[in-house]
Amino acid sequence: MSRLLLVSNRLPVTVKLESGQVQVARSAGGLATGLSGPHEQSQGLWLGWPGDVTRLGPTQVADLESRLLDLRCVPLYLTAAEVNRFYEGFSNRVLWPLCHYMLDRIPLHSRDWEVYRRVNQRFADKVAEHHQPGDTIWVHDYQLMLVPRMLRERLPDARIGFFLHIPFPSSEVFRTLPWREEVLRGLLGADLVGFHTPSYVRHFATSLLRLLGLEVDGDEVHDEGRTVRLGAFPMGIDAREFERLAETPAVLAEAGNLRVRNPELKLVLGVDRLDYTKGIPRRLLSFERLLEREPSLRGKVRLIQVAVPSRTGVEDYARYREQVDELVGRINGTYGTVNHTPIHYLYRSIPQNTLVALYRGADVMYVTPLRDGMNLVAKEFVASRPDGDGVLVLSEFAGVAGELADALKVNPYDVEGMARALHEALHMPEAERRSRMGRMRARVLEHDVHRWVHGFLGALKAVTAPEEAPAARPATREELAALVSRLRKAPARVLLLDYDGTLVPLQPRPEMAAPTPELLSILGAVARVPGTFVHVVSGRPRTVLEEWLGQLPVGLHAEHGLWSRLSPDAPWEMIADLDLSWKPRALQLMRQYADRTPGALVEEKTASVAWHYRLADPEFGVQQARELRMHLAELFTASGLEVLPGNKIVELRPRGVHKGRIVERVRACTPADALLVAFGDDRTDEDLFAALPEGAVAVAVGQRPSRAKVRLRDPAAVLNLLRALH
Ligand code: GDG
Repeated sequence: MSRLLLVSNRLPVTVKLESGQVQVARSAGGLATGLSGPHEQSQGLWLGWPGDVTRLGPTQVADLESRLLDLRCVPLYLTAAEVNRFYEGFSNRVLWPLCHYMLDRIPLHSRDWEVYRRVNQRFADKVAEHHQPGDTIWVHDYQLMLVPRMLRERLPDARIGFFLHIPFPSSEVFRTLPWREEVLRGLLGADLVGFHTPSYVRHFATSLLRLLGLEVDGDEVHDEGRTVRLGAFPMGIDAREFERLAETPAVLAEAGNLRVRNPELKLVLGVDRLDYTKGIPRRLLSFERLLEREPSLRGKVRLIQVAVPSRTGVEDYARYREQVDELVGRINGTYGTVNHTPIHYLYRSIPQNTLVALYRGADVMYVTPLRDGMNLVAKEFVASRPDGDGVLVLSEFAGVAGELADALKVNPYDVEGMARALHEALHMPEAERRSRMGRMRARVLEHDVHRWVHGFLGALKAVTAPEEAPAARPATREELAALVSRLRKAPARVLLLDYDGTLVPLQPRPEMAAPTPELLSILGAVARVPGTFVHVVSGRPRTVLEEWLGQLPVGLHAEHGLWSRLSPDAPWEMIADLDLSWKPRALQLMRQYADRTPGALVEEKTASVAWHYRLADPEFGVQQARELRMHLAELFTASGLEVLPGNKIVELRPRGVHKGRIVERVRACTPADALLVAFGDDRTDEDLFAALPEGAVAVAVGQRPSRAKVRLRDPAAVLNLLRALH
């Protein structure tokens, strides 16, 4: 098992000073529990902040570190200013409200980005310091979004996973963040980026497309020659442990005590950190509304609201607390009697046993966040009900809503609707309660935190399993020098060069990519070197190649090898007689798609038709291209045509007409002992690479994954290499 390096803002421990002695206790949170197995078994490390230990003296710190080491934890200390600006300032005042769609809670002018970046760098440096080859690194949550890329820069071959515990918002919201590109790039340093739900994955993918122009293909995105996988991994809880606790005599006794004075009392339960995303005020209002509407329920139902103090250093939280206090006071004032208090409000953390007793004893669990990445409380309630009873009322904006179809769903902004749902929950017949709970329990018990951990780590391992040695990063200076020297030393050399994206950068419109005088001069000079044969192999029509490159002493191959002109004085020849009767229908269809996709255009070639969408709205363009591809495949694949997705192009052409076809033609007219080197940047060039004989070299240009063993960053790097040959 590969050693696991876990990285999170907080270490899963609580540090206490008891009569001058440092005490370190493991925290019992879901994440810590789920990860403790792999952490221990892999002899791994957990890196993070141990909490505020500034009051400890030097010997106490040494003591702390040795205790932490026993728990395989490595501390990273934050100064008070860092806690204030990195943790509270940027993470909690900017990223937290942003990801929960609460833009008006973000300060008008945040100045904490630099500190966020710096602390992320410190985390990355610390991890790099402890990293050994073969380790698996797993970075957690929004406080550390830049760490994956910072690590990738230091450890290019490391296996890195990232998981976001909070929602990834719609790209329309995410794009308001002034540092949006850096955050996206930060995450792309990982091999696997995980989220709780498929919607968050989709939002992230849309942000990549709109803000960085990166297209997600299935669940993969390619960036800087690397493949990054995206995935939904809904987090689970230690369900068996909650189930076990819920059956212990102590918990059962505590649950029984909840109704000692009034056995008929109906209990509604809310458990949250006191956070403005959790929707507590509207929850209270809906409870008030229920009492107002249903006088018969007064004195017979109680809401127990546990609100755990959280982020008390952030002003918004203090104001929120006042709002909640005031509402509780008002409702209790209106509907309380000398014998009955409608809302029991506990502003504190409660012991685990009491928590489970509340879950076990409640009639209705009331979970109404305005947004929540997942919400583990809902799952804990379900796991704590081995009796098979209890109703879950659940916000449709919690990530967990997608998993628990049998909860009563509510819109947490709709106070009236919530009051109705609460009424329904309190009156639900037992048979229905049991059948819903049964199905929810099956899901929660099976998809627990252990399964989540293994699912994520398994996916991470699969992404990073060593492949058939394709080049992931651009060739180093030394590697390039070796290739140049091999070419020079060969008895003869044949260069097969793609044009767009290889010799010239991609342009918004095809006609804008004409060769520069510099390019013409380099190609001419290389082609005149004795024993050197240059061929340009392009998808473009022969008229364009003729016009742009016709004067050079090079071979030209147009329309992916359909047409070839082996030297300036030779005629253009077509491969074979082709049936082109399908073209009018294909053109008509592509024009229809172009009409409804502003910016898209159709290009007609001899034996193929292409639909370009580089200038279309990025998201709509991709969507239309997908639809067009399916439409074309449905109509034409039976008639011997194939649909090719290219770089912002969808092309339809006869099967078997591809760049690979030219290899034999070129070899027939060049020395048998020549060294063949082919250069290309898109999928159509893979056909060329695949057709190369043994001993030939394929060079991929740009970032797309390729079978090529050598990679160059961009067309400028290709020209540099060509320059070195003459
Ligand atoms: C973030 C995301 C995502 C609460 N009060 C007490 C107590 N708790 C425990 C619960 C539960 C945990 O705290 C709260 O977890 P949630 O998932 O409900 O919410 P966040 O704290 O906001 O967590 C969230 C989660 O990360 C995981 O990815 O689900 O969406 O916001 O485990 O039991 N535990 C004890 N006493 C309390 O008073 N012992």
